[in-house]
Amino acid sequence: MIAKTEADINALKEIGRIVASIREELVNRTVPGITTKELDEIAGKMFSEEGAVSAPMGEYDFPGYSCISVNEEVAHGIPGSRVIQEGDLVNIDVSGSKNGYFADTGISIVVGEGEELKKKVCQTAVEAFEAGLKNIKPGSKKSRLGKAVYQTARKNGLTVIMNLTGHGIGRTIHEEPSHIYNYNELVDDELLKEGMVIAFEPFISSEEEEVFNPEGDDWTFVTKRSYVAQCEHTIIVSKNGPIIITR
Ligand code: M2C
Ligand code: CO
Ligand code: CO
Repeated sequence: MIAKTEADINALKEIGRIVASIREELVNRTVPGITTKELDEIAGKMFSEEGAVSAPMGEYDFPGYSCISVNEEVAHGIPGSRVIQEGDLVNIDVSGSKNGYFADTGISIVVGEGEELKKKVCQTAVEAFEAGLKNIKPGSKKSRLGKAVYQTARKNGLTVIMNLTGHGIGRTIHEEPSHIYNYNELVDDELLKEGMVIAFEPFISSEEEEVFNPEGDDWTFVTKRSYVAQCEHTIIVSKNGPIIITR
């Protein structure tokens, strides 16, 4: 969407605050011994207390309030009986709506003491987000975000996931512009506009550059042998600097 009024911006900030607070609570509760289903129940309770609705559930009938992806799972992990272990690489992605406005946020973390490479992919996802953020202004080429993400990954000896992207957001969870790539997509000549609302979500990988659906699971994206981390925030493009509504 293009946010045009004070009312648009305030409503976006409200759902941004809600999904950010759920993300933070789930991150803090991600400790060895808890199941991903127990984490998701916390998300469900918080959505309901805030009068908000989970976007995956409300828009796509996803079997969970939040997407919780562990180790080989990259995104759209379905909450269930999986027990979190010390050293797990976990992605918590929370998106939702209130009063017809949507926001989306996610972060990858390593539980307790974990492998250095897992920590590096997480730190690089945050660094890639910050590098892309510098290019978020009206009139800037959308592809410059991907260029910054890819350069950050390569500088750290890592790569990106080519077939997952960021997206426009606002009046639904995924809307125009449909794709914000994790690399410099040469055919993408779209420019960012004043008021445009985007979910920018770099995916950094230790090795493979594509995710796939394992057999029998229409939802979850995995890799075979890579560590992958994401950092996602919803941002309003503004001439006075990007407004990050999910910090
Ligand atoms: O937009 C995402 O960040 C998720 C969508 C949840 S709806 C099931 N919040 C995302 C991540 C990875 C791939 C696609 N979309
Ligand atoms: Co998300
Ligand atoms: Co998203």
